[in-house]
Amino acid sequence: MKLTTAQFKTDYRKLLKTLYAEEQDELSTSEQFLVLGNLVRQYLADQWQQTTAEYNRTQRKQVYYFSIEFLPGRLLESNLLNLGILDTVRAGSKELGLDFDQLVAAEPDPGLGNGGLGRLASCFMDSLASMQIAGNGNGIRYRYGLFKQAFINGYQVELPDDWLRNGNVWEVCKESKACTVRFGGNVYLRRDEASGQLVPVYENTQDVLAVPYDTAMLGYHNHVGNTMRLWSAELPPQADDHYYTQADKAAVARITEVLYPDDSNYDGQLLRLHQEYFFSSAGVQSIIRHYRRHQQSLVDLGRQIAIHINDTHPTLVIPELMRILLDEEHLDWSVAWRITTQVMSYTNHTILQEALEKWPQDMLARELPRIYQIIAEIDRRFRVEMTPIYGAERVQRSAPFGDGQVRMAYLAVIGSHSTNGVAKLHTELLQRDVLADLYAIYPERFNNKTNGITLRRWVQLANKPLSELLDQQIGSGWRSASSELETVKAYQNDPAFLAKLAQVKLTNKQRLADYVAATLQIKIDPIALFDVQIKRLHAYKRQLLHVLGIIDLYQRIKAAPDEHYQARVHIFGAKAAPSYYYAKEIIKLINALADLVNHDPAMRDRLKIVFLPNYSVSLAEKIIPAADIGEQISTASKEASGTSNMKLMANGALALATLDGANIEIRDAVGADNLFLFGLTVDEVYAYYAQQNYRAQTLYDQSPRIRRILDALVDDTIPGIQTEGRDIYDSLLRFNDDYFVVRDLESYLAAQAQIDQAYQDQNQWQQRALENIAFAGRFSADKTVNRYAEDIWHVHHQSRPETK
Ligand code: 26V
Repeated sequence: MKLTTAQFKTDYRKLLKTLYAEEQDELSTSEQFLVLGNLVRQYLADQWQQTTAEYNRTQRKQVYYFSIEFLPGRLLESNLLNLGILDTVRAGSKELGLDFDQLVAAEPDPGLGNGGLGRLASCFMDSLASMQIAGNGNGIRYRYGLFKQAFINGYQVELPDDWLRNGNVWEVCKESKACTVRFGGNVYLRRDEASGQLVPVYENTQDVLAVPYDTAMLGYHNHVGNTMRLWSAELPPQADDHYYTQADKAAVARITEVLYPDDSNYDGQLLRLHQEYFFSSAGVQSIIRHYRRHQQSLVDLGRQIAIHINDTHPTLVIPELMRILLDEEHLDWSVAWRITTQVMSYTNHTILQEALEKWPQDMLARELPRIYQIIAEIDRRFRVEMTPIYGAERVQRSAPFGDGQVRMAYLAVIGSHSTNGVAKLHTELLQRDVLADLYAIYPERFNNKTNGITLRRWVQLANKPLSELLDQQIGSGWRSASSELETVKAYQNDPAFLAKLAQVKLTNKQRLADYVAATLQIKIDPIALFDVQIKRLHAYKRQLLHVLGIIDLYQRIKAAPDEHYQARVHIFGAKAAPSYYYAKEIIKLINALADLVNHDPAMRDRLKIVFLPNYSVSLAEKIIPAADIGEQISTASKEASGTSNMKLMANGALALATLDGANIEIRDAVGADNLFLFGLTVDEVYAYYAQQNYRAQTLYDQSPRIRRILDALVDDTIPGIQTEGRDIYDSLLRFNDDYFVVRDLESYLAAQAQIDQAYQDQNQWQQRALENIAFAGRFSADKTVNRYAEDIWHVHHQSRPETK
């Protein structure tokens, strides 16, 4: 849009007066943010409304991305960037005497997700709009986001995240578009006298009103305003013959009160089932209602809409759409089923058994009786159709029902036309292992879609110094076509450019150092190598391996204080699920080690550990541009893809990585010389599983170095971890190290030594950083969503696409 600073200043002053009727200097920073946010919402209204109108007019095929998590991050700057008025508003704010960066920081960061899955959903929302795809988000408006993490005495404590306290400037409540979602009660089928059709009769259900809150998702410089719709649970309007109590109200509100803070374990809580059906049902109902307003017949539905199931949490959209087509639209089963499978597609995000959802059949039957009947019929028909072809055993292993449970991933594959994994290796493992039986039955349904990230947020906004340098060197085309980043390779041997790249990194490290000094009172030297690991705390991600590497360095410095060591700062960001005891012990270990190391004068400035609390999208934006090394050290096979690997790469950090998830594709893109690989391969890990011949204790017995490192956990080297040190030590030796930390330790240490070596040659290091930046465009979410659009959703973006 077009905007002058003068116009902006006038608009700001006017809105400030309308909203607050006060002088500017009476407002707090957060109030100033609200004025600016409201103004930007006015600015984007046109674009948003016109996109919606255009979709209705042209009846373009719509994609609905259903996800129980979204992590959009702060929207002020990204909306301004997309509108093309970021510089104008920054300049205008300055002239108004506002501290723009402070206003940006005053926006609450919506923590409506746990990690990778939720952030991926938001990167996709961003890319859908920028690629001019008619894409809509559908999720839950949690009253409280993921907990706010603090450390007390080194232990994680979880505080409520009251992100809506000052309101949310971006959302619009659409009360008039509310839907009713039914839970519990009894249901039976009765033949309707007049029509002769079977109709379900519901008794004693508990009805919940789903109220939508819409947020605009803007495209980059293209006048697109898509919608992310989040649902909030409320009581239905008071009926004449029935009064609600305060307790009724509280019970209903509970459904959308909090995000489950666990992304590692399936936990069969009733409330989670309610959440899942709540947003699945409300979403499908509103889609069909909207469709019905514009379209006569439903037989074309599969050509007009696509519903994407982001992990299994929204899988109930399958029986829910069947319910509507059967019970409300009176279609035959076979017609309804053909439409449903045509509409639905599913992405799997994990092969961890403990994270695969299964609901007890009796629970589903009680809570969602009609949905249960429909799933039972899906199961019955699957068996009838497939048993003659594939045999009873395979069918028993792969049907929705098994062991008294509904296996949601199986239901998702059976009820959709596409199942994808999120990296090549991950998709292969799905086909070979986790979903092998269904792959044998429906090979044509399986495909890979390697994850991607939006460079607009992760480079343009998070790393302005780098963005400006790139503009100077290769022009600004990369901002809309990320493959243009590759042209920067031409400057690989240009020492002046490499020096500028180094200077950019130093600037970002200084910025992070200032933040660390202000928040944690720890002084870190930007000259040191910044080694970063940022992701959920989980045993398979092996933050422990990183810690053992630090213990090794600490011990080496202690033993030979006069040697030369590459100065290092180890930076962690990670939340542990509140109920994940072991992960919390690792947090305590990291903090205790940080305490020891950071206060040991013998370390001087050579080793520092910084564990930044409350890892979030906005914290990631500060850390990633400052990283020299990004640790991607999961046990091979366990990390489906990873996305911080891509964000770090795009910001010129080199990966320290196992051959897992998308790391493999990153290696293929940048070449093995431009990252540091170590550790077991998937085949080696699987061979250990098959032969059951891994013994961590033997490695400990044979290697004095391993022994010295592990012993530090239990010999009081690190004060304050009596319990934790012993538990962790036991997990490795007594319980035989499920994630091969000990097995990979020496190879990890060797890779770290290579890094120290490599860092000495700064010219060469910057060349490697440059290669990483150059190839980051391959992992742009713009490309990823275009592949979904073509192969899975069969929708076409309009003009100016980034090609494959
Ligand atoms: C999510 C949730 C959300 C709330 C309800 C309970 C629950 C249980 C499990 C999960 C699964 C989270 C899976 C996840 O985040 N997977 C990550 O997905 C990323 C995007 O595809 C991928 O890069 C990571 O490798 C994968 O760990």
